[in-house]
Order: sequence, then structure tokens, then C-alpha cells
Amino acid sequence: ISTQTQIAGSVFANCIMNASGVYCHSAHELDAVQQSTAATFVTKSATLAPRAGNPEPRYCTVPFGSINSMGLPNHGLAYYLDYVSQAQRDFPGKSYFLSITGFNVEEDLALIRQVQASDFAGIVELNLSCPNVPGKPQTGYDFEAVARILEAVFALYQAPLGIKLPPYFDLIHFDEIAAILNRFPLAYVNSVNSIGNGLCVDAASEAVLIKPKGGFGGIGGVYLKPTALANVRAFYERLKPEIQIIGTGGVVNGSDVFEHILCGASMVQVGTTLQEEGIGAFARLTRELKEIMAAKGYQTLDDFRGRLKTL
Ligand code: RRO
Repeated sequence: ISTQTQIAGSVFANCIMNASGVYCHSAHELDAVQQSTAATFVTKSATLAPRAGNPEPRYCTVPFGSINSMGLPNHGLAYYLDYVSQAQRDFPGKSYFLSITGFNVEEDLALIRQVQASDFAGIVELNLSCPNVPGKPQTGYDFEAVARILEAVFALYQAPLGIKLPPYFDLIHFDEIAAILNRFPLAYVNSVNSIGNGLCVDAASEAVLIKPKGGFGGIGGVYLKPTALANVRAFYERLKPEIQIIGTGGVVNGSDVFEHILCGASMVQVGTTLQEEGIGAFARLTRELKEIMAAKGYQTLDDFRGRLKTL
């Protein structure tokens, strides 16, 4: 039984990897993902300059998931370009994902130019959905801004590039954003980022759980799964076949991975569960996925990808 997959022509021996933000801030964490059974890694979203992020506590686990308002702490693009460059030398033939995010189109272009000037040979993930920087909207909810950014980015950059989107909740919004995305040579769409600006409350202390933004933060984990599957499915049905889907959200067990692929995902990313369980989550999820495939008589992901039935 094989869980091999492909994104933008790169072949990966497995279809499960980290979600950006988890286990990918430092070289130490990225090494751990690299040495695991994960398909590959994606780096923490990088800005032009290093950022400390929001004040702590800024991540909290809750029974059905997590809330975070990290505020984009990262070592800056140069750090992640150096790390990937070394990984490319150490493991020739393996592809890596580099996440970047600017605060406006000029910054996005400056980031892209730095990637272009480097020896990066992997896949760029442009994060259009960070919910946690005070005063900055989630770009993915401004459809005209998404169109403007992609026009500018693809005028400059022709190598494989995908985007990380926030969850959408209305079928009209899926129609509108998909019509825009279909105008561009995107490698993939990654759905979804956390549900922005949720609020978790501790009844005992009568207080919020995280410090930034009065306790508001991005929701991940079990809460996210139906929304994530809906976004994967809605984009699988609307995007041109050249644009692949990466499914992220609510992956706790092998069935969750299976369901993302059934909805149309070509790669599945793990955030909250990886944060809570640690690097062993990759081997467990892979084993559980293979057990489900074996029980159903499936040999490869192609046997069931996208083949969700309706009633
Ligand atoms: O760093 C964060 O606060 C963060 C980011 Br950039 C993101 O894209 N999604 C998220 O839940 N947190």
C-alpha cells in the first residue's frame, strides 16, 4: 500500500506533513519533521524581517482543539531560505515548501524577489490568511486584493507557487474566489488556515485563555474539520484540474486524513495534533491511513482521491 503523492510535479513518498506554524519555526523543529515519516516540511510563514510575535500566552489547547494568536513570530525569510538551501544539498531530489507572507503587495513582491535570487528549488506557499496581526485583515477575505496580489506575483514568478486560504462559509464566496483563482497558474490551494478570531473562555477564572487581542484567536483542531472538508470539497469541485488541493484542518486520526483525500486533497497537513502529540503523530497517522486503505482494498491514493459520494 502506497501513500505516495505529487504536488506541482514533485513526488512525495507520503501524503502527510506539518501545517505551517507548527514544528517549523526553528532549524531544530524543522530537523525533527525532516527526520520523521512526514512527506516533507513547510516552514513557518516568513516575513522580510524577523518578528517576535504577540505577547504570551498566545497558544492554548482546549478539549476539541486549540486557539492561537502567535502574531507571526519568525526568524525572517533569509533564515528559512538558508535552512532549505542546506536541506536541498543534504537530500537532493526532495522538495520543500517555503511559506511567506507580506503585509501588502509590495512586501509580497520583495519576498518573492528574494526567493528568486536564492537557490530555492521547492514550492512557495503564499499565506493569504494570517488572522492574528492586530490591525491587519485576513487578505483571503478581500477578493479584489487576492486578485491584485496574484496578478503581481505571477507577473514576476513562474515557479511552483500555492496559496494558503482562510475558511469560507458561503457557497457564493466559493464561486467568487474560485473564479478569481482559476485565472492564475497556481500550483495548489491549501484549505484551511485556522478559523479566525474565535474566543475561548475559562469559566472557573472567568477569563480568556490567551493574551493578545482580548483573547480572540485562530481556532484549530477538531472544531475545524467539517469546515476544512467543506473548503477542500468546494475548491475541488470549482478549481481547474491543474490547481491541486492541500487539505488542512481537524486531522486527529487516519480517518481524518482519508476523508480529506476523499474530498479531493492531494496532500494533508497536521497542525494542532502535531503540536499536542509531537513528531510521532506522522507515523501513527500514516499507519492508521494505511489500515483504512487495506480494509477497503485501496492500493494508492488515486483509488479514492476526490471520489466522495453524494446522496
Ligand atoms: O502566526 C500566527 O499567528 C498565525 C498565522 Br501567520 C497563520 O497563518 N495562522 C494562524 O493560525 N496563526
